[in-house]
Parts: sequence; structure tokens; C-alpha cells
Amino acid sequence: MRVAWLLCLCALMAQSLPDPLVLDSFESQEGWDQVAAEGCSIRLTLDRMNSREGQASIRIEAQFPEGCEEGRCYAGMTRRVSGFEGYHFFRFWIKPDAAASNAVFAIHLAISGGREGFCLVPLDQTGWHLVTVSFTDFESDKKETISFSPGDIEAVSLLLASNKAMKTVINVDELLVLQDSNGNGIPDKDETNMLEAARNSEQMADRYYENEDYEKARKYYEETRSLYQKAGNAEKAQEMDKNAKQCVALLEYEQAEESYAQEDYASAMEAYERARREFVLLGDLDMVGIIEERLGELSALTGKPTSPPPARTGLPPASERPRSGGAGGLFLVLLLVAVVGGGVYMWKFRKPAQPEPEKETEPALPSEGKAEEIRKLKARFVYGEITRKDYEKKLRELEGES
Ligand SMILES: [Ca+2]
Ligand SMILES: [Ca+2]
Repeated sequence: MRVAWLLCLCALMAQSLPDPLVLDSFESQEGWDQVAAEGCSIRLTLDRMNSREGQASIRIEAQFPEGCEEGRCYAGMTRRVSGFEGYHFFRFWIKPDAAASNAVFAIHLAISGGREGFCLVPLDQTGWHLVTVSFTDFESDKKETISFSPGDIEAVSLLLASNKAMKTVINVDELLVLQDSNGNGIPDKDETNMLEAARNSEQMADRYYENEDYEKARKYYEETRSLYQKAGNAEKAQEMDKNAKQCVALLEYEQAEESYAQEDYASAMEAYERARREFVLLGDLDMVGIIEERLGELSALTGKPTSPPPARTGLPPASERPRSGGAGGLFLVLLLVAVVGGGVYMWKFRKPAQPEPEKETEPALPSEGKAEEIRKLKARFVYGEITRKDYEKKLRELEGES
């Protein structure tokens, strides 16, 4: 990725062409010649009442006669150009007076060697709208794909064409020629803007994250991810994806903590297990460790075993695995969780291995007297009379006696 950016930068420096190249901002009418097929009429005016950029736009009014359905009817304006080598797109604003199904806006290129190319833009929207046309969108008059070097473009014409007797009027403003130096189909200008938007969005996300508003942070990280994707920065997109997932995990964890505080232990355990699953996927062993402790406490409180860590219940679906780190990294994380978490799990429940410790018919259960002692011990721990460490130590001693 970095190599690609470096190449892109080098290419830009080597070319040092203006991007965008302003072919015409239509602040004057100069440089264009009128062009019209036989029987068609054309009127060009500078429109100071309607502009999208600057103070004016060009207004093209074409009148098409009867008999257009039998031949080509077009009218517009044309100018000679050169130096398009290194460019890849046209971009301009258009504003048709009315949506028209029988007329189109057409860009026509005269290419060296007597070749020509057309690109048609339907007039199906009114109001100013931005149109971007790639040089690869141009076709021959027989609708065949054409291949040419942008440096071979000799003239550009902006035309209105129709197959019906009618008057068509359109305003055009800010005709640009744009580059795509990394060849990903997105103009460099847009990538710069998108990167800027992505950086702003990332800052917002970070701020929410720091304020522990994980819901909003998640939303912004997801938005930022798609902006980086559009800008072609896969590395940052992946990082944002991970951040968004981190927020999801933290939201689950928060919910678990809240349920725990409200003594809704069943909900707390479920939420901790969901959070644990997310943190395992993220490879955050610190959080997995903290959650294992909480689950241990809850098990002691409720007498119910927690489900083992994900590594013991099987791998999560492939689509939810983190894309970074590779399978080896994930395997290591799962292995560690299996060893650490599994160890904790085995130790905690090696005695009451059955899911329902209340059932007193199980042969492995402690005697009634011992069960009563364990219950008392748990109560002392829950009411804070003894530390967790002491509780575990005494529990081990009691279990060791059986
Ligand atoms: Ca203008
Ligand atoms: Ca690009």
C-alpha cells in the first residue's frame, strides 16, 4: 500500500500537471466555436443569472427541426485542445431547463488520425448536477469501444442531440479535466477530498471513543472505514474496522458490568460471554482475562458454570474473524485463551463439574456438611468479608478435603 502511495506521489511529481486542469470556468464565452448540423440552430450566451462556480455559466440553446428521427440532429460548441496526456476524466456541471427523453447532452472528441469518440449524458434531471465522464467511457458512433491516448485528443465539443423536433436548453459550468494517477477509477481530487473527510471522521470517532461513548464511536469508525475504502486506503480501512469491532466489544462489556451492578447475574453472564467472544476475535487478551475473572465471580455467586471460552466451543464463523494478523495470529490467541481460560475453567469447576450443583444425587458432590460450608464461604466472599484470594484459597482447601 505504502509503495502504491509512493509511486503515486512520484508520478504526480514527475508530471507536475495541474489537477484539476480547468478547461473552462465559463466566465466568458471566448474560445468556443458554434457548431450545428444542417437545419439545426444554436445560440450560445453567457448566463450571469445562473452559475454553479464563479459568476457565470454558458447557456446552450438548440433548436431541432422536423425530420430529426431520420438523421443526426445536433448543435453545440467546439474548441481545439491539446496536452491531455496524463488526464483521465472530464467533469462539469449541467443544468437542463427541462428533463427530456428525446434529447441528450453529448461530449464529442476529435482524436488524431481522423478518429472520434462520443459520450452521451441523458437529460433526465433538472437543477445543477455534477457529471464525471471517464475517457474510457467514450465510444465510436457505432457504439463500439474505442482506445486512444488522451494526448491524441485534438478537439472537444459539447453538444445537444435529439431525434425529435424540439428546443433544448442547457447551462454548463466549470469544465475540468482530472487525473487518476493510481489508476483505481477514482479521480485524485476525490481521493484527496475523501481522505480529508476520512481523517475528520476518524478524529470524531477517536473523540467519542476517548469519552467512552462507544455507540457513537462505532458509528463514526464504520463511516470512516467506508471513506478510507473509497479513497483506496485498505490499511486504514482495516484499522477502522477493528476499532468499530472494539467498540462493539466494549458496549457488550459495559452492558455486562451494568447488569452485574444491578445484580441481574444471568444477563451479566450472557453479556460477558458475548463480550469475551468479541475480545477473543480482536485478540485483546487483557480484556479476555478481566472477563474471565468476572465470569468466575459470577459463577461463584450463582453456582452456575460459565460456558468455556470460544476456543473450546469451536471457532467463530469465518466472516467474523479479524482480517488482520492472519490465521496464525488468531490461532495463537485462541490457543492462549484455551490454555489460560481453559485452565481457569477447569480449576474452578473441576469439582462441581455438573451444570446443576443443586442436584444432590450426583456422586461427585461434596457431602451436605461440606456443601453448606462452601455456601457460607461464598456468602462471606459476596458480602465482602473475605478477599477473593482468601475465598479461592479456602475453597481449594475445602475441595481438597473431599
Ligand atoms: Ca463559471
Ligand atoms: Ca485514483
